[in-house]
Amino acid sequence: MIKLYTTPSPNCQKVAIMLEETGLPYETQEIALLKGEQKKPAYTVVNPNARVPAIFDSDTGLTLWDSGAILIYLADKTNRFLPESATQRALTIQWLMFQMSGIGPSQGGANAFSRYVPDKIPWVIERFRRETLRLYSVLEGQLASADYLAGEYSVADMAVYPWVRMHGWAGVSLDGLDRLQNWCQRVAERAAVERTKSYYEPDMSIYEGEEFDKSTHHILN
Ligand SMILES: N[C@@H](CCC(=O)N[C@@H](CS)C(=O)NCC(=O)O)C(=O)O
Repeated sequence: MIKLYTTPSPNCQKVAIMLEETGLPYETQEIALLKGEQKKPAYTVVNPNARVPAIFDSDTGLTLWDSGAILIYLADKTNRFLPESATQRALTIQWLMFQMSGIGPSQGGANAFSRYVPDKIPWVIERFRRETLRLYSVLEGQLASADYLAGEYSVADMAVYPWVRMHGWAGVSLDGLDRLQNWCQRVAERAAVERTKSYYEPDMSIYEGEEFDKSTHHILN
């Protein structure tokens, strides 16, 4: 049994998609980020980096955090969604890491600087949005030769989808990125992905215009 420490966020949705795709039995424990639960000792014993997601696998006794590492672990555990051949495996991990080191930090920066900080600095917002869009254009190019990022549907698609679907929250448009839009649709329509939506794809318009109180906003502190 896998225990998933989670919250409605893109990095957590990746792992939920993988668990749904593989059918591994799992239970969840929500970590409420706005209450700062990720920074409380009860959780930092699980993840000293104070971030979600994390998992505990009672079959192996392993506690693991960082979504990319978790996806690779679950792929190896089930022999699914990460090709066996060394070259295909390397290419799949390349696209997974492209999300982890590029799209996540850039789009996360666009979110933080356009939504969460009280003092908005246009140059900074633009810098993160432009970089996110540049990374999206790399995906668009890759999708010219394949339906999925590494050829077959894989952990790379599971990692990128939750971020690309949230492009609007970061203030980035998919206009002109037709292949990326079609790919997003293809992934979104998978039954396993559908099953994650009620929890991981809330209506973000409820947050529109919300002013965050800096003193109690744990993600900023
Ligand atoms: N590299 C980490 C990043 C995890 C991460 O930043 N998670 C966010 C939610 S998507 C979080 O826990 N934020 C809480 C905070 O910043 O205090 C991963 O991919 O698992």
